[in-house]
Amino acid sequence: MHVIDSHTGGEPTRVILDGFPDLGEGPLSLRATRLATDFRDTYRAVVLEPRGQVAMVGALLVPPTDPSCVTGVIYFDVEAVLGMCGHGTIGLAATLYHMGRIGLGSHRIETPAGIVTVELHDANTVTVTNIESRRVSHAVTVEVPGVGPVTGDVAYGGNWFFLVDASPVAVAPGNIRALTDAAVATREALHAQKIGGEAGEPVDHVIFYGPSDDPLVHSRNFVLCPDDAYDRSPCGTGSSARLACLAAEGRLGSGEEIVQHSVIGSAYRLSWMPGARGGVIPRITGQAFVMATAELIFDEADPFRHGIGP
Ligand code: PYC
Repeated sequence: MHVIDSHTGGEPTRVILDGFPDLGEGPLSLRATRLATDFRDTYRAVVLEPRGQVAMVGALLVPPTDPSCVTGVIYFDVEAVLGMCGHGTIGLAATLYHMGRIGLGSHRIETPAGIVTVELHDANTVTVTNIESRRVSHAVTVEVPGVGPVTGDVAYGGNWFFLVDASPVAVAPGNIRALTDAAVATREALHAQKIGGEAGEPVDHVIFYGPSDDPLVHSRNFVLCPDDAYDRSPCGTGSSARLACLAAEGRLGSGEEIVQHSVIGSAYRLSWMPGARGGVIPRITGQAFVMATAELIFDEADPFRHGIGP
């Protein structure tokens, strides 16, 4: 397998260029289900240690069904195949540019969640126009063992999020262990109480928000991903869900821009336009840097060829 690694605001993406088993044809959502069910060991081996690293998201390039798209892509982490990934899409655009496969300007990319657009401003700076995002529940309170009552919104931005404005733990780099524990407990409580999307989709990410010291920054967030790692970037699909919530509450108007920081201080610029179905079309601008090109080797004799993990 040939791969290219990048990071977006510190969050790693590993783009798989070739060498992965063929997922067949059909809609990307169907191919994503095949990836999850038939190739779990294979995709996890790409992102698990010792080959991969904590928080790494894989981006498997597949042929798009829509010929206007430069590629199709299916994202995954160690724990789940993802509907969409914002930081991964910024990393993918920088990677395709690095390879000479796309130039500066606008390009369409097909994902299981739908077609997104990337606008490449320079080798590193990318604006993603995401799929329509929506808030589905407001001010839901869940009793979280060991934490207490936690109140948040459920929203969709390509993945399912529970967004908590008043974080139970201060959102600061020194609190990452405590934030992770509280977010895992919150996700477990949401699952136990069957709080999720309209059709019962489970919440796969939890976001806690806290104030930023910088008056130009809207807030600082902590994002728990399905693999229990925290997103080093401010999370593109999570920011999309956040925009849907801010718009629904009248806290951010169409076209207004805010700066969102992650817990480690990496930044996205965010804005939204009205969607056709009552939600928002998010725009996320961030930066990615290519770090490595590599060939992954899966030696039959290697006892850890599938990676270290349960
Ligand atoms: O940026 O959308 C995102 C994302 C999802 C999981 C990790 N990053």
